[in-house]
Amino acid sequence: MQIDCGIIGLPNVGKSTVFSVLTNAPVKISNFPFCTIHPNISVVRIPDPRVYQLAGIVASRETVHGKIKFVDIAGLIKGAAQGIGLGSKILNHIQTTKVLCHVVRCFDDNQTVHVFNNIDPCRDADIVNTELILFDISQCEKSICSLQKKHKLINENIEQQLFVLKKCLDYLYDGVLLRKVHFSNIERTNIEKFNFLTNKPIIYFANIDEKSVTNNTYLNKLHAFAFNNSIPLISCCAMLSSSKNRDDRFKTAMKQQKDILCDIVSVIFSVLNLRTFFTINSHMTRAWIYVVGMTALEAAKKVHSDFKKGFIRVQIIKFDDFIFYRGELGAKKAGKICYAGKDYCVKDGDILKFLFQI
Ligand SMILES: Nc1nc2c(ncn2[C@@H]2O[C@H](COP(=O)(O)OP(=O)(O)O)[C@@H](O)[C@H]2O)c(=O)[nH]1
Ligand SMILES: [Mg+2]
Repeated sequence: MQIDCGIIGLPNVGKSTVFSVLTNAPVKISNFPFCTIHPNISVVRIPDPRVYQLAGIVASRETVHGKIKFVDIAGLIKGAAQGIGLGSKILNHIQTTKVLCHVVRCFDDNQTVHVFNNIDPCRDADIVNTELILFDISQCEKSICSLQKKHKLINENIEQQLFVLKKCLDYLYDGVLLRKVHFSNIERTNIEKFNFLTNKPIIYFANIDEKSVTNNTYLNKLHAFAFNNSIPLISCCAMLSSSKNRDDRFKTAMKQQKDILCDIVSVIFSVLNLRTFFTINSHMTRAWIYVVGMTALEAAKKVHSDFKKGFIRVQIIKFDDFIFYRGELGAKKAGKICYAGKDYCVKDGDILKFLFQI
C-alpha cells in the first residue's frame, strides 16, 4: 500500500523546502509566491529499522520498505478555489491523496515575502481551510448536479449518495470541515469516492527557524490552535542556516532529513491508523503497510492473490520473538510460533507466512 501526502499552505511558507528535505529531490525553491507551478512529486522509502534487523537474520538478498508519495503543490491564496492565483487546478493534484500536510510559516525573515506582509499562523491556517471548504463546495455541487442529470431513474443507491452529498453541502455552507462531521458507516462509504479535501486528515507542519527553536511565539499560537482543533502538529526548521561549515551542514542536513521524515511518517501512521507486517525469506524481507483491523485473509490477498485463493492458515511470529530467538527455528524451539485462520486480526510487527493450496 502506498500512502500519498499532499503538501499545502500559503505561497512562500516553505512547502517546497519541506518537500525537498523529505524527499531529497531537487526542486525549485525561490523567494517569490507561485514559484512552484507544476506539482513536485516524489516517492520515498518509509524508514523502518526492523526491515534491516530481520534481513540481517535471514540474510535476504533484497529488502523492500513501505513507500510514501509526497505531492508539493503551488501555494493557495484567498480565492484559489474560484480560480485566483493558480486556481482550483492545483487542488485537483491533491484530491486523491490520503492525508494533507499543511505547512505554516512560523519564522521571521524580512527577505522572504509573506503574501499578507506579516506573520500570523492561525490566520494563515484559517485562510487555507476556507479555500479547502470552497473547493469542496464546488465539487459537491457539481457531483449533485451530475448525479441528478445522469440518473433520471433515481434508484436507492443514487438516493443515498444524493442524501449524503446534500448533508455535506449543508455543513460546508456553514463553514464546517467535513472531517469534523459525524457520518454513519454507509454515509462514509458513499462519500469516500468524492475525495473531499476537508474530509482528509490533516497535519500542521510549523516551519520555524533555527534562531527560535526554543522560544517561538508563532509556534505557541499555532500549538493552541492545533490543540483546539485536535490536529497533530510537527515543528521543524526546514531551512538550515548557511553559517555552518560544509561538513557540519552536511551532517546536520542528513540528521534533519531523517528526523523530519520519521516525525511525519509516525504522525501519518497515527492519523491513518496504519501498521506494518513483514514477510521474509532468503530472497526478500518486505514490509507491508496496512490499516488497523485487517484480517489474515486480506493480508494474504495483499501479498499474492494465490495466497488468498488457496488460503489454509497463517503462521505468525512476533517481531520481538524473531529477533530474540534469532530466526524462525529458534522461535519454533521456544514455542513462539502460532497458527491462525483467515479471520485472525493482523498486529503490528507480525511476521506472516501463508500456508495455501490451489
Ligand atoms: N528564513 C527562512 N526562510 C525559509 C525557511 N523555509 C523556506 N524559506 C525561504 O522561503 C522562500 C520560499 O520557500 P519555498 O520552499 O519555495 O516556499 P513555497 O512557496 O511554500 O514552496 C525561499 O526563499 C526559502 O529559502 C525557513 O525555515 N527560514
Ligand atoms: Mg513551492
